[in-house]
Amino acid sequence: MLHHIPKLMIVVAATLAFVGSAPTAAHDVTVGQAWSRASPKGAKVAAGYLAIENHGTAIDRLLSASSAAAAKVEIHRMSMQDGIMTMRPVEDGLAIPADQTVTLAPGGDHIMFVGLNAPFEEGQRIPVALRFERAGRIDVDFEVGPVGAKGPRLQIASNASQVAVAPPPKPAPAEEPFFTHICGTRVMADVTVMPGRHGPVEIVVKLEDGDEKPLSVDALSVTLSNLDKKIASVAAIAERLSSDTWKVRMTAATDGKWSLALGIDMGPGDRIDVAAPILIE
Ligand SMILES: [Cu+2]
Repeated sequence: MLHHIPKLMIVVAATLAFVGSAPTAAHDVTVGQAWSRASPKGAKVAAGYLAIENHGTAIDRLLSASSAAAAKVEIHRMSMQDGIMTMRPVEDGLAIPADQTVTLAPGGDHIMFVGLNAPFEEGQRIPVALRFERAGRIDVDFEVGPVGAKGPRLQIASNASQVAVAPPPKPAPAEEPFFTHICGTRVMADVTVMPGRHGPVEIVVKLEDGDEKPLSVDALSVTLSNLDKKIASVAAIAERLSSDTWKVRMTAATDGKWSLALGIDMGPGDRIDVAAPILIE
């Protein structure tokens, strides 16, 4: 007799969860196949992918996302600008056209977990709250596959009892470095600018391949260009710290919005350029 009680509790909890987040148009949008990868040692970011289906008659937009597992969750858009693969957070949301399924997959737009509270481990489920313009909030668990996974595993139906919630983020130190993640189709770069203030800065770049595994390249150059003020771009060749990590000292002459571009020599005749905006105080 006792073994019936937990079941009943789950049903009640599920009903409450639905009532608590029930937006009128939620049934028009369904999300599935949400997955991520186990993070390599020391990684501060992880990408997430999913399929979003809009079976309504009006366009919807994925506006933002959040998770207890990371300091912030961004929606990253990738596009080509002047031959440079550019990654930037979406500002007006990711459009999900009526009667269509938008699939976020490696090499394209993706969800970015920035500032992981703990590394993602295979088998974990990462709870994420997605916010849509029309459908409102939709909760989904991202299933963590192995390092270098290329797609979602088979979805296993389960209740939410095994969700791993990481501790809340630590307060920021006073002299905070600026951190960003640049995503290209063949490379991803974790970029730390220390300090995140104008003047002399040290930039450390850690490279991963398209499957988020450590990437060793022949050479790396860094170019800083100011987007607000008329300041000549500065470029420098980075020095190798380890097989996948590079360091360079440069000067960001003023505060504001800069573009940080990486020229990555993958091998003879194979160069990749990626760029992303950075904010210097
Ligand atoms: Cu990204």
